[in-house]
Amino acid sequence: MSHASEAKATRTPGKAGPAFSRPLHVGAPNIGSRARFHELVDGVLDANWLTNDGPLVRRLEATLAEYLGVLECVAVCNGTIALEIAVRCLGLEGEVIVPSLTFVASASALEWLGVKPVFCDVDPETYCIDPAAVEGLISPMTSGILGVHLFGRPCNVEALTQIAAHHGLSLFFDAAHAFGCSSGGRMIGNFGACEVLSFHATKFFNTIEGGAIATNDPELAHRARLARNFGYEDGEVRALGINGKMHEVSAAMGIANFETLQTVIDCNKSNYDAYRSALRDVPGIRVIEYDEAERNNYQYVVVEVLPDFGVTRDRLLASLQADNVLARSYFSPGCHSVEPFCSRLVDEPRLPHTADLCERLLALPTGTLVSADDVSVVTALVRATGPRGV
Ligand code: T4K
Repeated sequence: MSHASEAKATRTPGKAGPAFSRPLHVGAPNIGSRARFHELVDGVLDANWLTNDGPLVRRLEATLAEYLGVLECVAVCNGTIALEIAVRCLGLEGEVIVPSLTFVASASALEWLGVKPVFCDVDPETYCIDPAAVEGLISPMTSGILGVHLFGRPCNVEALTQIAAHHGLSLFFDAAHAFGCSSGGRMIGNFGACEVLSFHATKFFNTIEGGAIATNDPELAHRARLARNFGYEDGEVRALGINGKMHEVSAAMGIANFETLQTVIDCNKSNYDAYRSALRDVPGIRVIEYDEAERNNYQYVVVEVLPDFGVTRDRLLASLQADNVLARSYFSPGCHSVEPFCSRLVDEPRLPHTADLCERLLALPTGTLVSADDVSVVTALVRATGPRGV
């Protein structure tokens, strides 16, 4: 496992030149043992089985299903295709209620399949879909609710489950950020009809590109397996499918990275703690809180830049970027404000919390390539950017 930043601090804040000589990214990949990855890839080449339900994909699926405590984990080529397969296999149509405060893939996966995303506001504390607001958006066209466990913090699963059951709607989750997290002591992966994971390079656990559908419904898993391979089963096309297969090199990366998963979580946790303690007393900077009674992956260190800080989020972002700290304004603008959704809005939806958070949220770099020293420099830069230079 590669540790610590190659992007060393080259100056103290306030002096000329960027603070980091190389960019410090949000989402720089965590890469486990290269030797183990190479060994697994050699095995793939020796076996001459490169894709299509290969032995490493099956091994990864079994490993992940055991870790999540779910009956089935269907590995696919990325999280977006996993969402699309889930939407299709759940038979969703008409409208699906989804938060606007999310990565655009949550909404575009619906739209791609001709299902209209109906944008919902979020709870300002959890940043996740607000169950009360969901109730107000249910129409005769609604077929489902797609909750997003934003930044790995779980949605109010209980309330959403009750609403979905009461109205006879499908409930499923975009858990792209929440691999390794729990809600009420139960691993994310177990809620709703299914939960969709992303293992993209920028996620704390990656298969280079990849994703999965976790479910406790064997029938749904069966449909998803058919769907990812053109609908083929036993040499016959039995359903409508696409090509959503994960290949063996991705699975090799996943197996190698899974072996060092806890090291990555520990590193994320220690960076998160360092950010929190260094920014605790900065007026107008509020660091995201995780429920320590649950399991968290700590892959996102997100701060809210509030009016008290005296400098806007965008000015802070620009200032950090000038120092090679490539913080990100995740997830701004909200999905309802981007194409194709914005052009066809008749009325601007009322999403006050989403609007506020889109102006305030800033994701800071973390992961195994970010060292404790790097965090000290980044937090010193944040403090120095405030008008009082606290
Ligand atoms: N649902 C949610 C809630 C999601 O957040 C996502 C994806 C999905 C669904 C869909 O899952 P996937 O289909 O992606 O599996 C990224 C990712 O592409 C995307 O996976 C992720 N969420 C989203 C939050 O972020 P960008 O445009 O910010 O990523 P990219 O590729 O520009 O990388 C960000 C930074 O990371 C770069 O500036 C440099 C660094 N980087 C990136 C890569 C790929 C590296 O250092 N090395 C690398 O290999 O979208």
